[in-house]
Amino acid sequence: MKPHIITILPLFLFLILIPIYIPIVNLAQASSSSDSTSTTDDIPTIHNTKSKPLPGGPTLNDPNLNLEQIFTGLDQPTGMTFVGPNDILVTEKNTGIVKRITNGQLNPEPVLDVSIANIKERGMLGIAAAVNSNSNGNAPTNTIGPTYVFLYYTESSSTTDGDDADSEENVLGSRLYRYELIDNQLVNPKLLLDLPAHPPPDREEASRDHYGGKVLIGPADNYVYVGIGNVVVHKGQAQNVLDGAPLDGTSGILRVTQDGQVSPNPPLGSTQPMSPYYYAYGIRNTFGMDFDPITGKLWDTENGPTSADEINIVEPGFNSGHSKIHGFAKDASSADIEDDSEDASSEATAATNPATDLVNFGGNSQYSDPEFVWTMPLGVTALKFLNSDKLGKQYQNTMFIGDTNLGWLYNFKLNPQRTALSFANGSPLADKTANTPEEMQETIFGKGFGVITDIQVSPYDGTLYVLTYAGSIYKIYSSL
Ligand SMILES: [Ca+2]
Ligand SMILES: [Ca+2]
Ligand SMILES: [Ca+2]
Repeated sequence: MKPHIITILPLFLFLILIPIYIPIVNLAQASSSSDSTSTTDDIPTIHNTKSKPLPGGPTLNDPNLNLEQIFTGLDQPTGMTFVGPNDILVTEKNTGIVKRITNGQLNPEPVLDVSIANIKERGMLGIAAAVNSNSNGNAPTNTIGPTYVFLYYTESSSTTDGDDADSEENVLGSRLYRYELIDNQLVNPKLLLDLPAHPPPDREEASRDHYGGKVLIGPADNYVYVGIGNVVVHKGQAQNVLDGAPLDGTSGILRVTQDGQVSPNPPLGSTQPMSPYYYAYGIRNTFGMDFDPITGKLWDTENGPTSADEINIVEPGFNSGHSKIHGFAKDASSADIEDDSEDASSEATAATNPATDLVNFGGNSQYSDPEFVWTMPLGVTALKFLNSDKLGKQYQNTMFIGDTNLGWLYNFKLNPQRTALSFANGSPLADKTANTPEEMQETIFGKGFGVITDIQVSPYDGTLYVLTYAGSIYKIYSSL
């Protein structure tokens, strides 16, 4: 959730502030108290940090839809999952706590509290559940064992949360666990994946960023998918460095069975120890992914450096191009090739190269361009398909997306073949590119949320739920 607004500010002012009227307030200091002038309308303050919710709460554009805050007071929540009707588990980034909220009431005891490394983008980051039930709506279902809950977090051996601010030595790893939900507790942890958490040796002083965090269960294969970024900018084959270190568990979407086994036919083959875990690679960082309920194809959001946040279709073996390509690949005939692979000290340059000289694992993988690009990153986060008609037919099977910097909730339509996004005739987004926030107008579903960390659809009632970093869960439903 790194906005990168500071580094793009001069460009931002030139492109946005001057030609288009958008009030920009409080540019000076992220830590300053909110400016009263920013509360006078619903155009969000553009901070050089995470957006804050509007004081009156978020609003929706569609007058036929209602927004209800069903819970608030969570401490920097990152993810949520349903384990029953109106029964939600929520992860808190910095406490390492999983809370249970049933019918809007907080269970007095946490269902889990682990020791967590939590500086910067480390923490308790993602959750998914396979519920033990035969009458479970659309939820991933496990009818054999107890309800499984999958958690992805930066584990610490210390008894004190967050002491990785002082020392790396207690940081154990970026870990995917399976727990069992029994008697209101998460018990019997089983380690499924142990991924890097430490910076590479030459970046020990760098910010602890790009740990990804989304956890998702494949509706067709029941595998557990987890998205992870480059973890303080590792530079190996996972990042398209041709002579780099083998796949190390960074910059990918990885998957295992609910028992921690690998696929028998992994898309990148099995030539390296970590290859069988990878479903996709070349990913700088990701906070959002979901499967299209019609085609079964995986889509993700990805976070660019100074340019190019992305929405992608993620085929098996997908290569998103990082660290050589962010946004659309250049036409090979006209491109000046940039190689930032040697530049381990900085990500200041948004590399965009032709789709050549990428790591391809013996031809098993395929680079593909994004389906959508924001040229000025807004810290795109959650991605969720609404697989019900409960908000009206016009939203059925459309895609919802959240962000960090603006606090907006977006709704995207897909084309009839569901191979691309679809926009109105003459739309400035027909070029698949939001060149300015103003161009996003037709996609804006709601505003004023602050940072959106998760979007879920209840498998039980088919309505939409939004989780905010400020600590609230909202339910969106139709009043018709
Ligand atoms: Ca804790
Ligand atoms: Ca890409
Ligand atoms: Ca455009």
